[in-house]
Amino acid sequence: LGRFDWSDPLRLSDQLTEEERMVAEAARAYADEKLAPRVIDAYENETVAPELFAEMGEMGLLGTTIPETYGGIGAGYVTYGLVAREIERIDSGYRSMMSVQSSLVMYPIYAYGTEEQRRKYLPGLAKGELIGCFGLTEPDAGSDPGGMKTRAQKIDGGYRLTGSKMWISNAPIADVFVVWAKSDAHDGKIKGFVLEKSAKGLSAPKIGNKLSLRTSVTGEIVLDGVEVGEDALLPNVSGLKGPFGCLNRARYGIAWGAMGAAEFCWHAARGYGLDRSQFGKPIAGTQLFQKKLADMQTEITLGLQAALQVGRLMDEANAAPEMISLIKRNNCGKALDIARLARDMHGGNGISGEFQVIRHMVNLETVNTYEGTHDVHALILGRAQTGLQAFF
Ligand code: TGC
Ligand code: FAD
Repeated sequence: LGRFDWSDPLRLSDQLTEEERMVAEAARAYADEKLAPRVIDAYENETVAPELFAEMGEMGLLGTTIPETYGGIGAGYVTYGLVAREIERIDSGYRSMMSVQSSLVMYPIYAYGTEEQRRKYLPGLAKGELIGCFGLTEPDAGSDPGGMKTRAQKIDGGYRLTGSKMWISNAPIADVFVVWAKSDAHDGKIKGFVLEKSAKGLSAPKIGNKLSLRTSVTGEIVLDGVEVGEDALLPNVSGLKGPFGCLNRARYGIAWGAMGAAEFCWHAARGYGLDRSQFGKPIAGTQLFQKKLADMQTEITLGLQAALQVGRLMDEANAAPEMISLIKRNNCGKALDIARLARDMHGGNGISGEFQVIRHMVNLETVNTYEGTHDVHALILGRAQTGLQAFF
């Protein structure tokens, strides 16, 4: 008979390569030693912590899939997912900082940029000396980014960008802004531009009063006639498939990350149930409590296994975007359910910052919404199986 490890029922760890396990262990050690001690205070005070980028960069956790020539570690997508899981086990906001930098800033510069752009930005972004952000969403264009109003107008030697972006992770502390705009020189098609914070007319005010994802700073990007040279254009992609190529990678990482947050909540609920007695026995010894633990264990195990399969296909360049919608939607929705259950299983203590499950629960509300809401991914999957689009 095989052994059974309650915390890894289908032996995910046995399915990893030695190298994948080593990077995951290093990410976990970093997260436990450096992120866990800060998170409660950072969440409470909405602390902006740009220094985390340099720390993560030193650990090789930024742009893990980018080749070493440009400062990455040239690892695969399974490794990237494992890193997201370990960081989000501590806090979704910290994972956001990492995944925006890796998938939404470094990836498009690497995949769509010129050799000069790669050499100019990627090494600094990999080290965390530069901080990046990704501007797609606008005040009137969220789920429907094709409705964006930001325009790039052709001028002598470059472009003038006008418009505004909303809900942009890292924007207030960013040095490098990957911004998507409709370009009149390209038949109104969406093009990507790499802007620098010093650009005249660019500002990135912080969005205040955020009650979720408080360890990650979020801002607007205001483009008031920002003039840039031809060298700011990402030349090698046009249309929505540009930003979506980046989102595929970030959404995939979120599917792993959300399971990390869910694992934290599951383990916390189990530990609490073993310590806490009511009616003369540990609450973990009651049938209802055990059913909830079994549901958590099952959903997390299946969610991680699905993320691993998609990661393996990504590493073979054989994954379809619909697969990523399926795991992003499922894992975020299930993680949110698990965090809510864990909150309930802690009773009154579940609302206390001391036990931390409510922080994960509130964070996961954002994670379920950004990078395509739970319902938008349902529509992507519905379209793929019926051939009928139901967006409008
Ligand atoms: P649709 O007609 O479906 O597609 C237009 C063009 O885009 C291509 N495409 C994709 N390409 C690659 N990967 C994908 N996943 C793709 N999805 C679409 C498609 O092939 C087509 O190309 P072409 O060449 O034929 O023109 O476009 P639509 O306008 O009907 O789109 C609908 C929908 C719902 C699929 C899409 O707009 C959507 O996914 N909306 C959600 C928006 C979203 O995810 N926003 C994320 C903003 S960034 C963010 O949240 C970062 S948070 C990060 C953090 O802090 O961690
Ligand atoms: P809407 O699109 O207005 O959706 C509102 C509701 O309507 C949702 O329930 C949605 O599911 C539903 N809905 C919309 N369309 C349909 C439809 N056709 N059928 C049925 N229901 C529908 N964006 C970036 O570009 N870069 C970032 O770095 C970034 N970071 C973020 C960080 C945070 C903390 C947050 C909260 C958001 C971030 N976003 C970012 C934006 C995020 O991607 C959007 O919030 C998300 O895509 C949803 O868009 P919206 O907020 O405009 O909601």
